[in-house]
Amino acid sequence: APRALVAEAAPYPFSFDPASTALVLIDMQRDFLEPGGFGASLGNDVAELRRTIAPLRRVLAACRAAGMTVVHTREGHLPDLSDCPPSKLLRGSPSLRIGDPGPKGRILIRGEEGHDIIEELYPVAGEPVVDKPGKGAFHATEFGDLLAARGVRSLVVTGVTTEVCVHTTVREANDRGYECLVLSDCVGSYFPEFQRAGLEMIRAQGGIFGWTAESVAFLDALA
Ligand code: C5J
Repeated sequence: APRALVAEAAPYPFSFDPASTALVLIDMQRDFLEPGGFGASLGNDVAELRRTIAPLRRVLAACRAAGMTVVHTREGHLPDLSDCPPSKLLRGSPSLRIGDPGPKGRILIRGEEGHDIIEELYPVAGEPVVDKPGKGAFHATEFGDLLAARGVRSLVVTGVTTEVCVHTTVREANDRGYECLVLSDCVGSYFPEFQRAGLEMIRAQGGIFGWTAESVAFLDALA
């Protein structure tokens, strides 16, 4: 029988069954989180993202212990960049472009060191890793099929960055009928004002995209 757990959340409590809920870790990659990576090369302070690591480790351990589906994503491209639209490749004038050699290998290219997930949150055997060319986890990936095959209806969303890949994924998920709980201390932005507004946008208007909660509230519900 479905097990209804309830987490204190905004704008109102979030009900979920761990059997039909997936923990999603979005793009916790070296290129975004480590000094000297792509994010840092764009002038960003990686400390704004690194504060998510400790709470996310606790959430990941609890979800694994509860037997929940855990899915990791990585943003990146094929070595020949055939899956990277020119609009993404050429936008702005970054000091390092996607595919350029960086301190951790070619920037955002699959198979390179910088593209991989940080050691602290590394996937274990059996946890799917979805490689995505876009910001959203559903676009041009197997993510939707994988969730459907596991009977997942609700997503606990974590990762980086709040206003880019987390938001895009939550918006895509909403249009596909998923309930989304975003853990506010497990998502991060290089921009504090985007972090605050990004979280408010999710829970505004009666939870237009879903719910937000501190990770301790989710962990209390799961315990
Ligand atoms: C960005 C991401 N911000 N994972 N990627 O370019 O949010």
